[in-house]
Amino acid sequence: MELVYLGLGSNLNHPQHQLNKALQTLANYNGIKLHQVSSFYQTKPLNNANQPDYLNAVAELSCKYQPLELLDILQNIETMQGRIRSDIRWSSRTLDLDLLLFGKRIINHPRLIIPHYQMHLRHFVLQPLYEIAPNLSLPNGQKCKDLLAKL
Ligand code: ROI
Repeated sequence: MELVYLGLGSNLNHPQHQLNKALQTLANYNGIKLHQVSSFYQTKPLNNANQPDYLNAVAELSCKYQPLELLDILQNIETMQGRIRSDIRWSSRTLDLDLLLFGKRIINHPRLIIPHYQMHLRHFVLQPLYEIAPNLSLPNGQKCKDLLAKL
């Protein structure tokens, strides 16, 4: 069974409600099994400081879907929760669901890069990931614990 790790983030419209609602949708979704969810972390916005703080978390799941199918499901959940895709890069968002890892797969597709291309640089990803999977490594063998320590 491949374990999938998902990053969740919100900084608009009651972030705690947004994360809980997305997790509930995932937990009830046919063909998805939600195994673990980290604590929710309040974090300072990265890349664009002029916006509200974020609430971030990481979830571990398994599913019967292929990565692009799961991506469609996640983007539908984002849209259902009122996310407007802005042309402004790094803008505030009601809900961000990022596929971080899909087992040990390496994927380079126009719609999906796995491992997530910036996860190794993001404290708000690595900290909650470490909480639920302290021994996890990336497909290239790098330990998430070591990446976190380097930040
Ligand atoms: N900053 C934080 N702290 N958390 C996020 O989830 C997040 N997401 C983003 C950008 C704008 C890069 N900054 C963030 O997309």
